[in-house]
Amino acid sequence: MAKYAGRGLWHFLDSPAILATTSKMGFGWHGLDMQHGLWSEPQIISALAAAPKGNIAVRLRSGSYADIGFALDAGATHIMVPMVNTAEEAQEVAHAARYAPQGGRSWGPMSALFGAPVLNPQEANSRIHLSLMIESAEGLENLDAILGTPDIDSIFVGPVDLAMSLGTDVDSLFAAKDSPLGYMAKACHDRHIEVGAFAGSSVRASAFEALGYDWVATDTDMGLLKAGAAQALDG
Ligand code: 3PY
Ligand code: MG
Repeated sequence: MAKYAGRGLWHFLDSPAILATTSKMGFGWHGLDMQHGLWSEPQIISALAAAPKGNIAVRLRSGSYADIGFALDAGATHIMVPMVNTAEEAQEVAHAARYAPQGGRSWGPMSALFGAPVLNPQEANSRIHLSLMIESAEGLENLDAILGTPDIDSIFVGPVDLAMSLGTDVDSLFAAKDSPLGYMAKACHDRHIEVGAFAGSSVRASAFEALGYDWVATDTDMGLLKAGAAQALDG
């Protein structure tokens, strides 16, 4: 399992060209968002075939066997599953992401078409980094049980949905006296599970890092484009 660390860039725009350009700029990792971003399945296949190996995470639309199998067959080594709310859901996702006997993934190493080695099932299992997104009041309540599920590599916190589900906003989540954001980081580390989060700005990235988060999506491709455009017009 690859370890994750550092500041990543979140890609809403389905552009292998933006990925190729920004991947030379020193981000620790890149997140390709199929849930809310524009990435289609053919674009994900092209991006993974062309991308430098090992630092791409794909945020799936769901934790279904079909969505998990598609991304892994296409060569993703890090998959993020949104809205995991219960230990039962976590178990299903973990089962779908690994070949037997560890899990129930169906054999389909399609990334060999683009030159990736065909690994035996055990090797393939060991290279996968599985992140579960906790981003609801229910997920937070069940965090301890979810963390007890075998074969989970990371928790990835979605603060926007989490805040909405808790009836608050992201700034208030950070400001709360017993912030769930701090509790979540500690709960993960107590179980020796890595924890990441979507920040969306360098200020928020620093705030997550101060709480002990191992890796953060610092900014987004759209955010950087807008900031660059505003600067160009101001300058
Ligand atoms: C959230 O904050 O809810 C996210 O899913 C970030 O992408
Ligand atoms: Mg979300």
